[in-house]
Amino acid sequence: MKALILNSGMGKRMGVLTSEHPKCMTEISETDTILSRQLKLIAASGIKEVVMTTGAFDEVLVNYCNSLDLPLHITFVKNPVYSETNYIYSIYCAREELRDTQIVMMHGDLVFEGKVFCDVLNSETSCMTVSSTVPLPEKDFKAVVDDGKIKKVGIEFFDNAMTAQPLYKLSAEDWKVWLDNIEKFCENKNTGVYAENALNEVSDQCNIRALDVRHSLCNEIDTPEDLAVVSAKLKEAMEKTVYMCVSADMIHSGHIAIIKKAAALGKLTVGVLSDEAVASYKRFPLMPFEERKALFENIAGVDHVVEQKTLSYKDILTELKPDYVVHGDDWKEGFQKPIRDEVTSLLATYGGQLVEFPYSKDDKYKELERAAKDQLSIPDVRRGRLRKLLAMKPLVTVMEAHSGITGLICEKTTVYQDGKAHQFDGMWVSSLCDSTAKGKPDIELVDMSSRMRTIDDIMEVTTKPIILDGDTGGLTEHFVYTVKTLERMGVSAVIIEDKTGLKKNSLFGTEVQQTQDTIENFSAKIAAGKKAQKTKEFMIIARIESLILERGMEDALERAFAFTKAGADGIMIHSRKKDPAEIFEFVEKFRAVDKTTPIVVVPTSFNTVTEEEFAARGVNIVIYANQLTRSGFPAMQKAATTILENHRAKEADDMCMSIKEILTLIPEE
Ligand code: SPV
Ligand code: MG
Repeated sequence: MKALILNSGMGKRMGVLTSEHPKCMTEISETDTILSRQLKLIAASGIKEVVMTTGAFDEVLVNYCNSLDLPLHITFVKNPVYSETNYIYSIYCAREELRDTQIVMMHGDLVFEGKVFCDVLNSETSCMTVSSTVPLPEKDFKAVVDDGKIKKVGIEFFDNAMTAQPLYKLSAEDWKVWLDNIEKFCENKNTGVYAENALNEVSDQCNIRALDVRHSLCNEIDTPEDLAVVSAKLKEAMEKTVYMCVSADMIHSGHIAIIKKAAALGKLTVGVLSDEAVASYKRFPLMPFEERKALFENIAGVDHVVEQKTLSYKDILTELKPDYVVHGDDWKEGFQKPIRDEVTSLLATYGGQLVEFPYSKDDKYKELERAAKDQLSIPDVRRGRLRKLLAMKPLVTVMEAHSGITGLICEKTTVYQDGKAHQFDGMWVSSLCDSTAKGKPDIELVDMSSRMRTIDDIMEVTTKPIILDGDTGGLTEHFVYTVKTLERMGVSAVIIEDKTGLKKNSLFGTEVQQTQDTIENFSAKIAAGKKAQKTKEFMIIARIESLILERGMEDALERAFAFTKAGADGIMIHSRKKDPAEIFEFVEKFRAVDKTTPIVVVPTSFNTVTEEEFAARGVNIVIYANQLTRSGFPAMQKAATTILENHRAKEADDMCMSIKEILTLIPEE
């Protein structure tokens, strides 16, 4: 798309204001002339090519444009007989620069607000600006409009006419029809008329929509009186407020382009999504909120930066009430649609408007996003993320994974509710599920090398932090090596339980022989692990089995305080009772003494308690320890039985995910 600006006119009615330069160089604000404003809006829209016709003071004009130093390539075409011809001839002179392209055309004395220009450019068909609210002028342009289409443009039409301003977007096809007729006019020496006279003869072959700008600023300046009125109106228009929300921690040209467009509409406030909001729907931000905020504060065109705490715009729009909300048009469909619907209805309550720009699907942006994701899976980056999440969120949710595919389910499953996106924050590599996947009992039979193989499979395809169920941690002499290996791999935490000898799964409780380790021994194991640790971020969490083994609350608490003293970075309290009372009692009593050490629970039995309630009581991590295994196993068994019963697979088909769906789980490289 090229922009065509017609600047060959003499501007005689402006008096002294045009005695030394063309009219377009008249100042209309503290920072801009008519022309500099037009060119800045053109550049902000992403248009790169400008064709400008010139006449009087052409040298002054060329020098001025160059001095603006805008990212535009401007081709100047002088109408050598500007004083004897109208702009139809200027266009004719520039015709070779204007062939086979869609154009946006404007008179050089036209001042319009950013939103008007944005609507013109966003118009799907050709269009010309008209106003249904401005009374028909005696001597200026009017357009005859029929069924929303421009039929004639000129000063002589009063019937079925609307006030019109010479700002057009023209498709390559419509422009060709008009330009061909301009050529005919000029070759027949018909050069004293408006270019629109040539359009009026061929408008039936064109599809030019009348774009109603209503009260918005879109005015030509012909006289000093016009200048005063338009300058005042412009000042008002520039006070309009614009809001756009960003999550990005990686700023690319796509973001800059949309910021420029948004800033062209008025004073721009950027809402930077909080770390928690970003992590909930996209991926953990590479840069924390404060740094992302600072980044946006330093981008030209951004007036303010605020924090947007949820994906929903409700709170921020209620507070700021911006005139415009800017967004890419990608949210018209898909998971963001409910958020968009909410924004539209909020804007309607106070007369704000939504401005959408085509979403940039450039492959290079996808590549950048992929690179960012890769960053998150690097051990050094992944390891510390559990601690960051704990600092950021009242409650961290963790789901069991025992293979690459279950890891991907933890990584990708997202539920959108009430303008929020919900995902699991991390993964639990359960000893029960890892053993079960291998068809083995949960008795530390699957050795550490094999457990690490599972972790590696999960790590290869995911980015979220991992907590390893480390069983008893084994011998202290072995545990210190395990800690270092896990750190190197990028695991965030290991949870070890205070049992000794042949470990059995806790959910057996006292039905099987299980021996609890002494406080001294287990404290020494924790202390040795902490001493062996090489990084600051890795966490060793002590799991207390006193309630499972019915040793009482006092024992559980005594151990919790002792293990914390020995260096444990968190306490996991386990119970196999349906009633959460003993867990709640433990949390309350522990929190009465220790306000900060993270508390972990595994609500397999006491599964009626919601995350909100756990958080309110002071729990920090909830681990869903086995639900993927327990749901997958019966589903597989049922499919296998159904095939055996029917001697074919058809009947099992409805129980199975489509191949297409399963393929979408697997990321492409
Ligand atoms: C596991 O998931 O392996 C656990 C938790 O250790 S539990 O099965 O509840 O003991
Ligand atoms: Mg276990």
